[in-house]
Amino acid sequence: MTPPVPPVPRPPTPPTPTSIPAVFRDSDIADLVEKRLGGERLTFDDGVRLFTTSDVGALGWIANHEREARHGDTTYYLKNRHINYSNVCKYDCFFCSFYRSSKDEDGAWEWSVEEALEHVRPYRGTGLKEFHIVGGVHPDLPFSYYTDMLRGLKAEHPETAIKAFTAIEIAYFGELTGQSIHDVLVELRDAGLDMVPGGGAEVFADRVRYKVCRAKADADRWFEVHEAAHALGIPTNATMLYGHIETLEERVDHILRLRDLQDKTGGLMSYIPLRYHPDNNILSRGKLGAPSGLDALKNVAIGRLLLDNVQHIKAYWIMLGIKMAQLALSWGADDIDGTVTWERIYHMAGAKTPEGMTEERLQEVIREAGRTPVERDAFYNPVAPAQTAEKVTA
Ligand code: V47
Repeated sequence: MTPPVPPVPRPPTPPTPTSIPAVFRDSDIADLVEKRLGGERLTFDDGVRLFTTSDVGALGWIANHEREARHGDTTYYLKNRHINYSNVCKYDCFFCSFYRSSKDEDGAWEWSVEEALEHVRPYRGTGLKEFHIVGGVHPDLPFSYYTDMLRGLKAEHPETAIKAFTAIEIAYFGELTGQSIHDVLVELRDAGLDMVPGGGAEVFADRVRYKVCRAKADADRWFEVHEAAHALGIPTNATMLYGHIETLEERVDHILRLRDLQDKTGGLMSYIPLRYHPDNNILSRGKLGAPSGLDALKNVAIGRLLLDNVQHIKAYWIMLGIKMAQLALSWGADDIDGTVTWERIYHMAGAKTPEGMTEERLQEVIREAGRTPVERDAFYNPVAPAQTAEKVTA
């Protein structure tokens, strides 16, 4: 049976001023709670204090207050499919379990354009709202491989938005073709690109990048790609890979650099804190564990509070786990991502979540968390019930 049609969410509103609950008046972050209740922007030092507070109750409360003021109970989800077309990559980032240096290595794959199209062909006409395409930075494929894939997907799925290629891949396309980032993006857009995902951001601090991903594009280049996309009207997401060697100050610096970008362009749609998975990659060397559940919730909450100019915070269930993602919906997150189906980046790094969920199960997960599921398209427009197409089973 199809579940009842979700209500259309209220339009976003800024946080409504209310007073701080009595129980938090003696909190070490009471002044920061008051600041956000008054709509005041938090500073770098405030961000660090939020990460170090022992009053996680107050932190969760203010983040949730802000989430509910913007989105009420609404929790967005979408029908999507990931296309991880290849894991062959020029760069060997130390946190990555997905990477293989050549297609002859054990566990490597490389799809032809036709194989990528075949992978999602069964979902034609099923109301898919987004393809999320990410691969390695492939050393040999020509630029036409990527534009052909976009064109092929658009021809077969004209109703599905394409979110493709991290800033790192796009920066590489510039090197590959000798073109500017702007020109690469124009070609990708003309071939069917609608959005750029948030990956490749890791942690922006040079110190961290040097230790975990020194070969690939640096933070300035990541920002150059996102800014150029925004200038062309292509929205993007942003991530932060937390829970490895970064300091709390480096986390706050990362988030505030995103806030500065958003002040400048307004093109970021959502922020996704990514919880480091330690299996099968050399960064952990068997010594680093996964970040704690509390750290995961703090990252969601602090993202919500510092990024006062970004509308959506995503609790990516694939990477957080279903139960943590449910909790995150009361710690600042308003989006849980999608039905997905075949995900490799986190599962090769030890994620224990399923690789996909049916739409019905995703709605149930959201309802179990006391929230109202609202299907969205790639751009966060609620999908009108009449547009909901035939059922998709993951
Ligand atoms: O940039 C790689 C991360 C990212 C590991 O835009 C790891 O909607 C944890 O960007 N443990 C790619 N994380 C995925 C990505 C993404 C995911 C979900 C939604 C969106 C969006 C974007 O995955 C990489 C890197 O930061 N990653 N290895 C690992 N072992």
